[in-house]
Amino acid sequence: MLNIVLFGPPGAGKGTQSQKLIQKYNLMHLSTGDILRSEIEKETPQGIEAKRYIDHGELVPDEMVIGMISQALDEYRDVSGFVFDGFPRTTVQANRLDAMLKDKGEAINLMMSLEVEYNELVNRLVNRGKESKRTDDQDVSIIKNRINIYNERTKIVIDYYKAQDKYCAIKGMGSIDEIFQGLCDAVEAHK
Ligand code: B4P
Repeated sequence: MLNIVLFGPPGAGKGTQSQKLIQKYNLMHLSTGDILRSEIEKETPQGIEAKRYIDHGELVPDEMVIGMISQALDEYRDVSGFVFDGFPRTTVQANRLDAMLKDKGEAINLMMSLEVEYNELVNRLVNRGKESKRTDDQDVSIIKNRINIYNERTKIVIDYYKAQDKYCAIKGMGSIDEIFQGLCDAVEAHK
């Protein structure tokens, strides 16, 4: 199996590039953001709770997203690998992901982190907010809070994968195709 963590701050292009990676390498896309938004839309108890955090740009509790990923890993058994998009976002989540994969005789092959400048992140999310209904993209102060939380609580996850020699920084500025080429080069080097 090929298991990839696609990492980076909000607006780095994780969702965008995940779509291209799953097509090229025939992988299953697991985005905790997408799963949470689907729960919110269906107004499930989990969705109602998650909305309280997402609307303020906060991370939802670890146990909630870990449970969602665990369920998805059990559901999709016959796949050739996963792109984990937006998960893990804390070291607790990273530890639990390793444990869940180990139970299945699997592991993360590579963690690729998209690097994008602060102002570009804010611009991309403000622009998406004009077209989409995403509540967390509507307000600049919420967008900035999400980026601050990334810097304070999520960025440290890089060290977790560095220690395992699985971390790879990828230039996340430029055209979507140029960035994708950088990702593919890293995947090919680690396959
Ligand atoms: P996510 O859904 O993961 O949202 P995101 O970080 O904003 O990134 P996304 O993938 O959507 O954006 P992308 O960079 O592709 O999370 C949403 C919220 O859910 C979090 O804030 C948190 O509350 C919660 N959550 C999710 N996972 C969690 C977890 N594990 N633990 C706790 N809480 C969790 O793209 C952004 C925009 O840029 C798009 O409009 C795109 O078109 C554009 N873009 C992409 N590439 C570009 C390029 N090269 N040039 C110009 N624009 C580009």
